[in-house]
Amino acid sequence: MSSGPHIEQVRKLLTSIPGPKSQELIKRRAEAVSASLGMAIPVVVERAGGGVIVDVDGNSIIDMGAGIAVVNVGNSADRVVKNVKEQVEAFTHTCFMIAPYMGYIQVCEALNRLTPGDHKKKSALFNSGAEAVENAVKIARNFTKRQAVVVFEHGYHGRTNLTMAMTAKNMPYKDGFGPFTPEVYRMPMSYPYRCDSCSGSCQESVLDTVLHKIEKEIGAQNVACIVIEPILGEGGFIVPCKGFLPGLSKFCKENGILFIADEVQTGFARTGQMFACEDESIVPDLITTAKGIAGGLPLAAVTGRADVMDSIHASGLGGTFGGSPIACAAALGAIATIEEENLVERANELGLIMRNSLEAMKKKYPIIGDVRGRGAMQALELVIPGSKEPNPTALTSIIKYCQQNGVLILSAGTYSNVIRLLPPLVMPEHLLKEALEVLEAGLAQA
Ligand code: PLZ
Repeated sequence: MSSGPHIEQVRKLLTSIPGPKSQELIKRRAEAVSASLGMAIPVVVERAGGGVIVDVDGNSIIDMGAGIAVVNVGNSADRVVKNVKEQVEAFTHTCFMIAPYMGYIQVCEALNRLTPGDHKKKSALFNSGAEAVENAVKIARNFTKRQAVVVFEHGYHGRTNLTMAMTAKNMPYKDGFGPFTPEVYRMPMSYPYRCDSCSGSCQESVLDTVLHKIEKEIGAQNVACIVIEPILGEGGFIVPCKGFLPGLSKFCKENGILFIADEVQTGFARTGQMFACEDESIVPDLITTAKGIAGGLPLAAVTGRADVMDSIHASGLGGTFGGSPIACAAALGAIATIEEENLVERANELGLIMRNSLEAMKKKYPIIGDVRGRGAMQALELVIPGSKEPNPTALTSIIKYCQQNGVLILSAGTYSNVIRLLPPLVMPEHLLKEALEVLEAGLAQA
């Protein structure tokens, strides 16, 4: 049985959003919590599971965000809960660098098995996506004895100092937080909807520009790694042209550069494959994962070529909490859920429902400029009708409409004009269809 069996899978509003209890608690939030933290929906959560979030006022809201692609297996999925309970009772922490335990080893074995490529792989575990990306770059620099890191327009890699430098968007992620670490170079991204030179194949356009810029502006021999999300997440679910990723990967191989796939958002069945890289048979040298890895517990990993992962000196990587036994137990539960319930296939089924519905909406509503994504990672880019000018005002109004009608939908995009759909992969179809109906009504009123 999958997650949330004890929570009724319905959209149900008992109060307006936010209800009175949420309003009270959000006042307390404002008193106690730094004003810097965002809040997508102003309700306080009591329980969640399957495809819904239930708030303190008893409202049952359809969850189209999965905590930003984290609870792919649903909230409090059975296997996750069971493993975590057993682990908490056995022991909570020893620090893997002090005294190792089996859960950590098993998670590494699973990652080595599940990530693309048949070569010998090894893994190391961390706490967050940003920490995984930082470590991947550390490993690449140490292994190659080179410094330059190549990243892309619209990319997102985290909020630590190095990963802020790698993240493209200034507001809200970087503004006023500099100086940023040097030797990070940003390249144009294949963005089919907004790419004039692109006729559906990047061989002679963006890819060539990127390779030319790397050669002329950095020097390929100075580049330690190219870091890219196979489908951009925060940047607005941009799916690069076919050929773009293979072209980069080939260039990396020819020039001794490590290809690092940041699959923090795309990983663990989200895109209808275990990892998005599989789509064009990319085999990254290193792959970073987090989010969907552990059913909601904080865990992240770097997985890749054993020769690269083993090239670092003893004790060169680590951290107090990285690969916590509780998070590892959760990960083993989440991975078992994905495999045993065939959530890869499920992501394709949900994806097809979303895609068909979004394509139909695009025919009706000229504010939809583009429909894109893969598997259960689908998006709408909103524009001013008759142009490609971003329409963030429509986005705000649609998201608000959906919230007021019991559907939580997330935004994305450099221009804050992308609606992204990331349902838990265990969401019942009737709920997904209902969420899409509410979204359509939101589009109609915008
Ligand atoms: N790489 C591809 O998507 C996190 C950010 C939410 P952490 N994306 C959600 C926010 O506003 O902070 C992300 C990602 C990709 C790295 C990260 C960073 O992962 O676990 O948030 O550190």
